[in-house]
Amino acid sequence: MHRYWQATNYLSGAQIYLRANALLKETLQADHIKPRLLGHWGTCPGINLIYTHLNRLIQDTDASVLFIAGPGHGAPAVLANVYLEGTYSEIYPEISQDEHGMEMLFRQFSSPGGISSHVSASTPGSIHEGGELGYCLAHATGAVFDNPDLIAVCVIGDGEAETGPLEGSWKSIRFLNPERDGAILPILHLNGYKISSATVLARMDEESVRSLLQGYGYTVYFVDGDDPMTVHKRLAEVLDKAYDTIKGIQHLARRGMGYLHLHWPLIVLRTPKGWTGPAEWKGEKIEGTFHSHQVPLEEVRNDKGQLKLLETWLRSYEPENLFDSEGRLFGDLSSIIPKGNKRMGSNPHVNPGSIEKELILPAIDNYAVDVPSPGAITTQSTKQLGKFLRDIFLLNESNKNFRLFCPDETESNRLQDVFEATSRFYTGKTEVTDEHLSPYGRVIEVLSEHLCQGWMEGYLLTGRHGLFSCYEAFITIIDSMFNQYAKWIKSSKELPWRHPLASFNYLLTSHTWRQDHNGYSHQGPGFIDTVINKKSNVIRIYFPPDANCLLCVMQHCFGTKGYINVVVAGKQPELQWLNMNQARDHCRTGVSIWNWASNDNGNPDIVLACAGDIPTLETVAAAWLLKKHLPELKVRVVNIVDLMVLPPSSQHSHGLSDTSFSEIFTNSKEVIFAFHGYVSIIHDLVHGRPEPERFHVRGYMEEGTTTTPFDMTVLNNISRFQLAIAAIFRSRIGNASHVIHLFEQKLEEHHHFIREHLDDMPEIKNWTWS
Ligand SMILES: Cc1ncc(C[n+]2csc(CCOP(=O)(O)OP(=O)(O)O)c2C)c(N)n1
Ligand SMILES: [Mg+2]
Repeated sequence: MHRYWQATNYLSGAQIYLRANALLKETLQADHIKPRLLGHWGTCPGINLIYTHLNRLIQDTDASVLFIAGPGHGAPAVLANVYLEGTYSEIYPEISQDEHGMEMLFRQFSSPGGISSHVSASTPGSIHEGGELGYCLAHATGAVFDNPDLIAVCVIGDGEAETGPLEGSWKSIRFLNPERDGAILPILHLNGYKISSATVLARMDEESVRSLLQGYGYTVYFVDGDDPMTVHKRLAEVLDKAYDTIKGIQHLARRGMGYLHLHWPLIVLRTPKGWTGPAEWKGEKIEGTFHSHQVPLEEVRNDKGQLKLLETWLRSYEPENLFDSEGRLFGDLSSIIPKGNKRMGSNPHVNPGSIEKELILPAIDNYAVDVPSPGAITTQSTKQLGKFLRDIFLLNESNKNFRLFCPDETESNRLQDVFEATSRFYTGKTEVTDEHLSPYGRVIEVLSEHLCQGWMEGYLLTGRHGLFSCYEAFITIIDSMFNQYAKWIKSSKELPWRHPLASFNYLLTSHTWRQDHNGYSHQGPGFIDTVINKKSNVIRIYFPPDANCLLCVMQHCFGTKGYINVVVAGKQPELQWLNMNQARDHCRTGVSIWNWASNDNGNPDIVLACAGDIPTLETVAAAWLLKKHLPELKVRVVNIVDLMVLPPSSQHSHGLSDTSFSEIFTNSKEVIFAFHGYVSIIHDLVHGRPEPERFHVRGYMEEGTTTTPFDMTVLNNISRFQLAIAAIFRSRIGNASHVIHLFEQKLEEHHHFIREHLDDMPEIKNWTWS
C-alpha cells in the first residue's frame, strides 16, 4: 500500500510539471517541463493516502464507496487514482495505461485542449467539482439518501471546514435514517493550512476538536503523524473501525432495533500539507507549510537547482519500482485495486443512467381547477400543486426516488397536502405538539438553503428526482451553488459518456408581490437574473399565471432531463384564468394572445404583455379598465409562461420564430410589458427582435415594505391604473385625458384609502373579470 501511495504521489506531482520523460528514463531537462506550471500539490498526498486506503477497505469488505474530494483543487490526486485503477483509460482510451498514455495524462492536465485543474464532470467517479469550497459533505449526504448500501467518503479540507455551508453540513447525519439510507464518512484533513494562512481547526487542541465534532453526533477517530508507516497502520485500523461502526448502526436499524442518538464515525487526519514533497528551498520550508499549496518549485525551467530538486523529489518515489519500462503498474501493486464497479471511479451511483428509475407522474387532470370563465373564481395555485406532489410521492413510494427539499416552508408554501402521503423527515426527540414528523418522511425540511440545494444536487447526481421549494427572496442565498451546478450540467452535456440527469426543479413561491406577513427583506426576484446568465441549453424559467398552468408546467418540468427549471408561482388566493385544456395549449406554446381579454380584432393599437401571476392580474385588469373607459382603444393582451420564448431562437431553443414573434407582438406596436422581476431582463431578452425599443417594461423597482397587495404594485409602477395610463400614453390615442385623470384620481384615492382602512379598496380587492 505504501508503494501504491508512492505511485499516486508520483503521478500527481508529474501531472503538474511534466510534458515529456514521463517515467524519468532520462535525466530531467528543462525541456521536459511544461511552460506554464498550474495546479495544487499540497492537498494531493492526503487525498492519495485516503484513496489508497479505501481501495484496501473495499477489497476487504466489498463495500460500495463513493469518493468525494472536498478540496477539488487536488484533482491530480483523484486523476492519478482513477488512472491507476483503469477507469480513466476505459473512458478515454487515448490516455492509455502505458508510457505514452501516462505522458498524455501529464500533458493534458491544466493545459489548453486538455482538462481543468480541478476535479470536474470529466473525472470518472466524481459528482463533485470542489472548485468552490464548502459543498462536499452536502453532496455526500444527498448521494446516500435512499441508497442503503452506499458509503460516501468525503474528504474535507481544514480550510473548507471554515466555510458556512460546510460548517452547516455537520448536521447532515441527523437527516440520515440508517434503515433506508446509506452512510457518510467525513474525513477532516487537518493539513494545517488553507492558501497561505493557518486554519482554525488545525490549531485547536485535540480535545476541543473532539468535543466540537462529538457534539454534532460523531465518534471521532484521530490519525496523526508524519511517519508514513505509523500513519498507514493507524489509518487502516481506524477505517476498519469506522466501517464496522457504520455497519453496526445499520445492522441494528435494519433489524428494527432503533437508531436514535447514534454516533456516526468521523476521521480527523492530521498529516503535513505537501507531505513527501520537497522539504525546503533556500531555507524556506515547503513540506508541511502553506508553501506547498500550489506549485512548490516554480522556477524549475530557469533554475538548475530547482530542476535538480524536482528530479530528486520525483525520483524519491522510485518510479522504476512502480512501473515497468512500458509504464504499466507492477502486478503486485495492481492487486490493491478493487475490481470492476467496486473501483471508486466506476461506482454505478455516479453517472447512474442504467440504474435510474423514471419518475411516475399522475395525470394532472385529477387536480384541474374548474374554471368556467376567466377571472371569476379564486384558488391557491400551490395548494393544487400540493395535491399533485402528494400523488407523486404515492406513485413512486416503492421506487424511493423522489424527495421534496425545503427550508421549512412546505406548509407556508401551501404544499401541505403532501403530508397525506409522507412526512417531514425527523429522527430526533419528538413532542406531542409536533406535526408530520417521521424517520420515514420524504419531505426534507432543514432551515438551510445551502443544505437543501447541496442535498438535492447529490440526490439528482446519483440518479433520483426532486423539487426544491423556497421563498423567492431567499433562494438567492444559494446563487453561487446554483452557478456551480449549472456549470457542472453544462460540462456534463459535453461528455457523451455522462447520462442525462433528472432536471433540477425549483418552485419559487411566497414571492415578491404577495408578502402578507413580511416586508422588504422578503421581496427580491433577483434569482432570475442569476439564472438567465447561464447556458441556454441548461436553463428554463416559467411564470405560470394560475393553478392549471402551474400544474402543466410542473408536469413538464418533472418529465425533462438535463435542465434547471425555475418555476415562479404565487401561493395566495388568486383569480384563475384558464381551464385545463386552455392551460395546456398556453403552456405548450409558452406564450399566447389572450383573446378573451383583448379587443383588438387582429390589429391592436397597443400590446399589454405580462409574465408572472401578479403582473398578469394587473395587466388583465388594465385591459378591463381600458375597455370600460376607452373602448375605442384596441388592446391586445399577451401572457408569457415560458420566459425563454422572448429571445431570438438563435439564443435559446425556446425562442419564438421571427414570424411567430411578429404575429404576437406585431412588428411595430408599442408594448407595455408588466414583469415579475427586474426590468433589464426583458430588455435583454427582446434585443434582436423588431424595434426592441418599443418594449416599455415595468417590474420590481426595489420598492417594498409591509403593505397591501395592491399597494406593492402601485409602489413599483405596475398597477392596473399605471399600466392603463402607460397604454394610453404610448398608443398616442387622442381625447383620453379625462380617462388618464380618472385613473390618476383612483391612485390618489387608493393612497388615502389604505392609510385610513389599512386594506385595499373593495373595487380592487373584489375585482373579477367580466
Ligand atoms: C468558497 C471558496 N473560497 C475560496 C476559495 C479559494 N481557495 C482555493 S483552495 C483554498 C484553500 C483550501 O484549503 P483547504 O480546504 O484546507 O484545502 P487544502 O488544500 O489545504 O487541502 C482556497 C481558500 C475557493 N476555492 N472556494
Ligand atoms: Mg488545508
